[in-house]
Amino acid sequence: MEILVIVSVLVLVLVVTATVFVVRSRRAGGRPADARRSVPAEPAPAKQAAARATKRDGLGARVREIFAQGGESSWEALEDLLVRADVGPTGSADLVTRVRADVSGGADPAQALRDEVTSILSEGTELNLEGEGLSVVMVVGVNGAGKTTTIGKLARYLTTSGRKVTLAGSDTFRAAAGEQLDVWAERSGASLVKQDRGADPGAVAFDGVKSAQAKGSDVLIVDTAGRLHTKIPLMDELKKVRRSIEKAAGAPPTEVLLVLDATTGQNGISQARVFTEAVGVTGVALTKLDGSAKGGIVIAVREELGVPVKLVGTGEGADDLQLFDPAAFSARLID
Ligand SMILES: Nc1nc2c(ncn2[C@@H]2O[C@H](COP(=O)(O)OP(=O)(O)OP(=O)(O)O)[C@@H](O)[C@H]2O)c(=O)[nH]1
Ligand SMILES: [Mg+2]
Repeated sequence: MEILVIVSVLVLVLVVTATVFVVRSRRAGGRPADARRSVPAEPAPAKQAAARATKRDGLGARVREIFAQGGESSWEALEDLLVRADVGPTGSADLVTRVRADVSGGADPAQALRDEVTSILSEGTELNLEGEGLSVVMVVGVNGAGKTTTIGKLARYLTTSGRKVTLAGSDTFRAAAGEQLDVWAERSGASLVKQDRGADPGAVAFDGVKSAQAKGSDVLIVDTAGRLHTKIPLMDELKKVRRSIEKAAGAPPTEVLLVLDATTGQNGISQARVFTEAVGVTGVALTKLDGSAKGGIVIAVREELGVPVKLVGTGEGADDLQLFDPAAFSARLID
């Protein structure tokens, strides 16, 4: 009798388990679990194309893929693509409007984009160092952007082209900043004015101007400290350096170059804004363009702050500096 009860319970358990198994597998096979949720709308073909093209593909390849799909969504996809390339919302919207007009006139979208980027970046790219007497270049930027290296390379470029150059070490904050500038002065044949660590940066700049004038230099380049731009005291210090130059030279600096690291991305625009408001940036030196970064941020800087790119750094060596070539930059960005 007991055995009969145990066998009946076992049979019942087996039947229940088998029933549950059959019902579950039917559900899985007949209708996927996701199908019970609402089906997401298919993304527009152009957006699918943009998403499919990997980041490794150049911007040009991605633009071509978007437009191969055609349709109105191409313009939205192009704008997304530009925003992701650090061109910024204003610059991207403006570029799309311009390219749209070109394409409606029969132009190839990737070529139109290249041409419009070239045209946006073409104005005011020359270094303004040809005036009578001493030209003063004040160099600013966050730490590690490449200020001192760019100064060294610029000094070499200028001395090679026959200019007499003095460097002033107004970065009195960072240990070894003076020594780093020393090495560059020696490499380029420039003179150097510096003081001990902790000295007043404005006083070094003032001495720099006086010394450069006394030596009959054509160009004085002033290095500055680059602690985080969010610290108000740095901006105050830079304003003082600018005032000291103006007091000693009787005129504001000829150029205030902002050194921007191409790998900084969108943060570059806030850096540019803070420095421009504090010391009146007249040009950008875009560094580290030898890496994978394409430097789309300079379009945002140009569009939003009106500051042109003037120099490009392409390595750590003495000759790795180029005068900015808008067409070459644009061809590299949209390859
Ligand atoms: N690959 C590459 N490296 C660069 C370039 N420019 C500068 N660097 C490197 O970036 C690092 C920082 O450069 P610095 O010139 O010392 O930067 P800085 O802005 O003077 O830095 P602080 O004095 O600390 O504010 C160094 O290792 C440089 O060799 C460039 O164009 N390409
Ligand atoms: Mg430095």
